[in-house]
Amino acid sequence: DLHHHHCVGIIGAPFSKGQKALCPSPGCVVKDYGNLTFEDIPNDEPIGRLKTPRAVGRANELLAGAVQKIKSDGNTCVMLGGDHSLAIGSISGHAASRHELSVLWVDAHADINTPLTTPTGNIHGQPLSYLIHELHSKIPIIPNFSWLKPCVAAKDIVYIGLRDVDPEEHYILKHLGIKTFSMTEVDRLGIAKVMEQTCDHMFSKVKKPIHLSFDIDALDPSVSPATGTPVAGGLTYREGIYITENICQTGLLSAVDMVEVNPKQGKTEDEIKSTVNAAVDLLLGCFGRVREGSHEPDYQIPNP
Ligand code: 5AB
Ligand code: MN
Ligand code: MN
Ligand code: MN
Repeated sequence: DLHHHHCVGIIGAPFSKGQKALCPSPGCVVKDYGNLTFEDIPNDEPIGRLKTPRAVGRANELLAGAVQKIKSDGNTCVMLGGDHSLAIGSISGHAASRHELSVLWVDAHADINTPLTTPTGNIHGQPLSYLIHELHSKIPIIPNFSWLKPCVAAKDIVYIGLRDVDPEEHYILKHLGIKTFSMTEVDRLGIAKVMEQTCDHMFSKVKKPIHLSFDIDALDPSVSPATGTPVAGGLTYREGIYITENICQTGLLSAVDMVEVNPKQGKTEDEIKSTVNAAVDLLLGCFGRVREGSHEPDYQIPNP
């Protein structure tokens, strides 16, 4: 959106060891920073339950550097994943250039397991636990994660779309008093009230830049089936678009992750198309596309 964003910087992060790319053309300048290349790390044995910890740590270190560069160039950052473990690097890199952030986490899942509570060992179910100050003492030392410092306060996080939360995660959310709008709240309040209350919570004191971390599995699997951990009963396409339009209007959107889009999980070409199409439309909503339409300020109806 030309009102709020000078330029958008896109970084591709085709990485899926913590559990893919698209190119919209919105009404703003887009600079493609290319795809990161992730080296293979041999003998990346599990540590406790943690799967491929060294590869995930290294990938996120690279990504954090790339995001920090995009932010220091003055752009709004778009990170195209890849799995949600990449939020570790994306949010760290963002925080490194903007010190205090609000994080809006749109997801069916809470992604706040610690390496000790995880039921699966998949790091895409854990990124927030590594990032939150209040959980620092619960995170063990992990190889290739020594660069990482917690950078988000529990009070600066809002979730929308939750419907598959592990018991340990539920305890953590309550214990830290994190603001959540599960699908039950979306049903009760409607998406417009959810967004009003989300903004009230995020802007209660100072107006911090917003990091939107959008897991495509927040949407209903009928809309976005090509994803690794689909859960029934998700956001409609329209609710998803409403979230992005609303966040765009705040003028505070500073970085976006679009993650868990995985063409390999699509059973048909249509499933892949529908998922990628939804992800593109969500990004366009983030950058000023409005459903009522828009026009150049100096537009004139042509005279015959
Ligand atoms: B996703 C689960 N809670 O920890 C875990 O897709 C699922 O990034 C995590 O939200 C889903 O493995 C991770 C069971
Ligand atoms: Mn997720
Ligand atoms: Mn998810
Ligand atoms: Mn998933």
